[in-house]
Amino acid sequence: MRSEFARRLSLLYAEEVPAYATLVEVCQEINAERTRHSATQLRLGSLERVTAERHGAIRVGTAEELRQVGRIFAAMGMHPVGFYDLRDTGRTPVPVVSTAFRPIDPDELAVNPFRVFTSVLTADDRRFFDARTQDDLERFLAARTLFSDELLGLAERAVADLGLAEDEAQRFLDLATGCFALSEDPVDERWYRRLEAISSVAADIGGVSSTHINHLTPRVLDIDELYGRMSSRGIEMISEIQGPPAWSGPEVLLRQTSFRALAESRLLRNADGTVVQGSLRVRFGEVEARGLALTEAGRDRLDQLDREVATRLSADPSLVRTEVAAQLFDAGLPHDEQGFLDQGLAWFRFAVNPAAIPPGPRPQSLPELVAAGWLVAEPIVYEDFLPRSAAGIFQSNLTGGGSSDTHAQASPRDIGWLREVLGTEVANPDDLYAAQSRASAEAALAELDAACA
Ligand code: OOG
Ligand code: NI
Repeated sequence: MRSEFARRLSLLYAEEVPAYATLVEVCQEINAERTRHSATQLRLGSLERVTAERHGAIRVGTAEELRQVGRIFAAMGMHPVGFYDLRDTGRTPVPVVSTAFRPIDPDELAVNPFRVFTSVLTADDRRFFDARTQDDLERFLAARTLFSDELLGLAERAVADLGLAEDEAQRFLDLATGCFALSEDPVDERWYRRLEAISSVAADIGGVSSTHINHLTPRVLDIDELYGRMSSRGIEMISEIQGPPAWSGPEVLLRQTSFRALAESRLLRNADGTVVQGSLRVRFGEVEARGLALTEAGRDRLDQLDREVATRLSADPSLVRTEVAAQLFDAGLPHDEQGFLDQGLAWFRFAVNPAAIPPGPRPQSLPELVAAGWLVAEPIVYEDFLPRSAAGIFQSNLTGGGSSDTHAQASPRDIGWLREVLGTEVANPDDLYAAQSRASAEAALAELDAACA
């Protein structure tokens, strides 16, 4: 159901946003070339996985809408992972907090890793909304229904029975996909513009009576190459790739770039009630490259390198960011997977070397067991998001600066709030990577013990 949902959303989005179809085409071209030339690219996922791989982004208005969409995702084996607060990350604050719904189990990830970055509006946050606007927002949102009872009923059954019969699954998928199509209902222009003056994200969420997929992002094995090829096809990308720079070692964490929101024609209702053809600019195209999942030590090292890049650039503004970053990363990080393993900077899964167990004494540590050929280590791919990049992605598509009062009262939101709203545990990404790594190491060591006994 998850694979089919991702496939259907992809068809829908390609129809709504033709530039997305071009993006997917270029990604597939590059992925096929890269895997033909070097098998090492596929250490972070099979070609089938990478070709079908997408993340989506959606935005909902209330805790109740978030809870409901959480049940729909649960029906497809997608669980909340991570808590992202985008209200004060980045240059322009955005009145949302977010989580990602995704598969957790390694086998499920291998089948289809579809994940959806899901944001919920913080209508009670005084930094953005005064009491009257909060009231109006809450009334507007309470009056709309995003997810029908039929869809929610099927979701509950799928969760309880671990799936649905074929005809019900088809119905579930039709209804679920339909919820994310861009609506043709007229948008109340005065209401929309009032929210847009505060935040265009608030308008996109609370200014319309339905929701829609905001973007759908394919994965590419060489994002630097993609950046150039899209530009030569006449699609203008935002000025930078978000996340770690291009450097000579393995891809780490997540690098993303996007092309600007496209103006899409929408029906607008004027103050006097007449409906006119207008246009709104809220959706965009995004692409990403995924690399090694880093440990806390690995992420600390990257943060430290980022700070050094910033220091150098502010000391000499004539320097080129990408060049400075590449130099510092080359000097400050190991250049191969074994180096990341030795220094405890990335997560790996372990297995007994299928070739042969080497002669001689057996080393103690996991890195030594790998270096000496007793075990093999497979890197774990980063399956999550980066708050700073997410803020950058939101930002690159905001129509205006918006307005917020940084001294006013924030509304309390944290992972505990999220857990309560969803009625389920919200996983911490690091715990998931650590558990996967530990389980594989324990199994591999037990197998070695048995083989050597
Ligand atoms: C979500 C922005 C974050 C990403 O890939 O980091 C995101 C949104 O625009 O709703 O999708
Ligand atoms: Ni995204």
